[in-house]
Amino acid sequence: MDHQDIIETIKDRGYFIIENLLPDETIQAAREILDPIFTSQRTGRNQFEGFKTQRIYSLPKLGPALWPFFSNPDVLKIIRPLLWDDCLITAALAANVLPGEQPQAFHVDDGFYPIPRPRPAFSVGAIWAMDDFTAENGATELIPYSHKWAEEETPEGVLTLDDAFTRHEPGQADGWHSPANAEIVKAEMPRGSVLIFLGNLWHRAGGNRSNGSRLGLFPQYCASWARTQENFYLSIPQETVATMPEEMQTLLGYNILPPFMGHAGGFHPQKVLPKV
Ligand SMILES: O=C(O)CCC(=O)C(=O)O
Repeated sequence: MDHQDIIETIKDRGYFIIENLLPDETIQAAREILDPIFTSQRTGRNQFEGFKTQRIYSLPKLGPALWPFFSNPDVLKIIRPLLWDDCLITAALAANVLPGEQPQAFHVDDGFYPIPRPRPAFSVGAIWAMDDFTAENGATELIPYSHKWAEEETPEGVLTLDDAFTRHEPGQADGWHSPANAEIVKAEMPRGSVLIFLGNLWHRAGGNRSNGSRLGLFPQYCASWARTQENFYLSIPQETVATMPEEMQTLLGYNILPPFMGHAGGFHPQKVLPKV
C-alpha cells in the first residue's frame, strides 16, 4: 500500500499498522538507553497512567538513539497530511506495561481541545512496538471508526478520562471494561512495527496477562497551530535541542509556522538557540 492509501484507510477506519518499519538495531539502541531507566522507574499515579505501567516523558531529551522514532520520514509522510500539512510533537512518552496491569480507560487523545466531536482529529498518535505486541501482553486496543462518533455516542461502559485521572488507588476502576456493542481490535504487531491512529479514535492500552513487560514508544503529533501537551521548551534543555537535526527542532516547535507563529522575541527560534 502506498502512503496515500494508508492515509485514506486512516481517515476511514481511524488507524493503520505498518509492520517491521524500523530495524532491530534501532530498537535495540533505544532500549539500551530506556531499559536501565526502567529498572528504577516508578509506576503510574492513577488509573490512566496505570498502576502497573511505567512511563517516561519527553523522550527526545535522552539523545540521538530516541530521535528516529519521532522524525521517521515514512510516518511523517502519513501524519502531516492528516494535520493540516504541518505538525508538532505534542507528547513523547514510553509506556512499559508490566505483568498484571489492568486495561486502561478507553479515551481519545485530543479530547482536551474543547471543540465538540464529530470533528477532524487535532492530533495523531504513533505507537512503536519495542516488544512484540500481543493480545496477552497489552497490545493497544482500538475501536475502529469511533473517530466519527459524536460526543453523545460515548459508549456505555467507558470510564471517562476524568474518572481515570481521579482514581488513585488500584482496584477503584474495577467493574468497567468493554463498551457495549463496539468492536475492539487489538493492535498485535511485531517489534519494530508502528501503529498510527487518529487522536479522536477511542483506544486504550490493553491489560497484561503475560509474564513479560510490553514497551511501547509513543510519539503523538498535533496540528502545529494547537497547544502541545508536553512543554518541551522546559523539559528538554536548549543545549540538547541545539544538537538535534533540523527536523527534530521543527517538530519540537523551534521553527516558524508561517507567517510568524512560534517566533522568539521577533526572531526565528533557531537563531535564539545556543550555539554548540
Ligand atoms: O500504551 C498504549 O498502548 C496506549 C497508551 C495510551 O493510549 C495513552 O496513554 O494515552
